[in-house]
Amino acid sequence: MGLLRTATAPVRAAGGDAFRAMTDETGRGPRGINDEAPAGADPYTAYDDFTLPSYVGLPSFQKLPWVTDAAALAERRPDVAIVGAPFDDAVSHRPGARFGPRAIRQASYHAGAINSLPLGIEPYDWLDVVDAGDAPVTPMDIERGHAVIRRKVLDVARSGAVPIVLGGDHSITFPSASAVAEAVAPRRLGIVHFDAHADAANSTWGNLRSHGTPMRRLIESGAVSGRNFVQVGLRGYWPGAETLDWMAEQGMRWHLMSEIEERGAEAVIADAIAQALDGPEVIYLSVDIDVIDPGMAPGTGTPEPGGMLPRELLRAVRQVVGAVELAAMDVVEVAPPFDHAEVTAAAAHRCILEAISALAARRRETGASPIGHREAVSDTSAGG
Ligand SMILES: [Mn+2]
Repeated sequence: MGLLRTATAPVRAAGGDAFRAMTDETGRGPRGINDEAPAGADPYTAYDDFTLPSYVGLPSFQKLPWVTDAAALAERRPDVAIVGAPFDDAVSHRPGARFGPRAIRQASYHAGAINSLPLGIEPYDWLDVVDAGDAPVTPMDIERGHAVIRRKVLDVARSGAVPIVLGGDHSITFPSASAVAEAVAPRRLGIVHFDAHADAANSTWGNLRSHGTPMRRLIESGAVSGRNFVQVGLRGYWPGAETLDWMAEQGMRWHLMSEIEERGAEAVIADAIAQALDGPEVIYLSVDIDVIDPGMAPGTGTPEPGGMLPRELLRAVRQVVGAVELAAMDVVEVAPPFDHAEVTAAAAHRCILEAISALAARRRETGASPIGHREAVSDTSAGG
């Protein structure tokens, strides 16, 4: 392969378009930023929404089709569906994560087909991925917000899709993982949870639904057993001994950041996977972006110095999703008002691409056939 052009996209020899590549030799229309529309195509319609630049058109995740209606999801049965949970009424400190889903969706310069270099796969060749839109959250009502997030995630999970939920503060993991536990029953759910914080307090200033308490609610409610709730990346100065004692009583397992420093992330995460799957069949992966060092992910509500590198977290997501049956995932606590140069939103976005790519690689490993390159994706029948 040449350094400046691909073998399937030769440069025209002459004419006004001498430095533009032609449609590839298979005759396919454009499916990415390096494919030109067919000769003679009307420039107005030459590129569909999927292949237009990421900053043009509908801001769905990766320009994937919006399929927001529960009945349309049930009919289509996508493999993966992005869900927004734009909710931050339950934060204890800096707010802003309600803007997380928008920021994560737009933190991409890619349009059209994408190719995972570490996994060697074009994920949209193997998986039907859609954007199911946002839960219809309104502010100033935690119970209502959690209720609509739970219903939205349940609609997606019941369609057979793997929900990938964009937070939102971490309180949304309580309704989200509860919905997933309900959808996968009677199979049992384990949780692998990346975070600087345990989020297993009983209450925050008396509120049981804060972003410091969702893990306790999930265990108390029976959605997941404590011994299959495994945390990675904890550090800093919280929680106190009383909460840690409660966690130990539940059989929760946690891996401090200092253990990653000593043993390396890969070995620690291998243990976390085994512990989460010690009984359950499927995994919910919850990624609080504050597990990354705030120097590299400043846009978050409760930054805690001394965290993981983005490259460690991206590798960890590939490791987890490559090793388990993933029931759902969330990426939470991206607070764009505190972000700089979109670095936090970009890290969150890439966590999701890593998960989608690892899911695609697992599909390929089963011997399944590719679903083919995504063509026109404007799904006007799917509604809002
Ligand atoms: Mn958290």
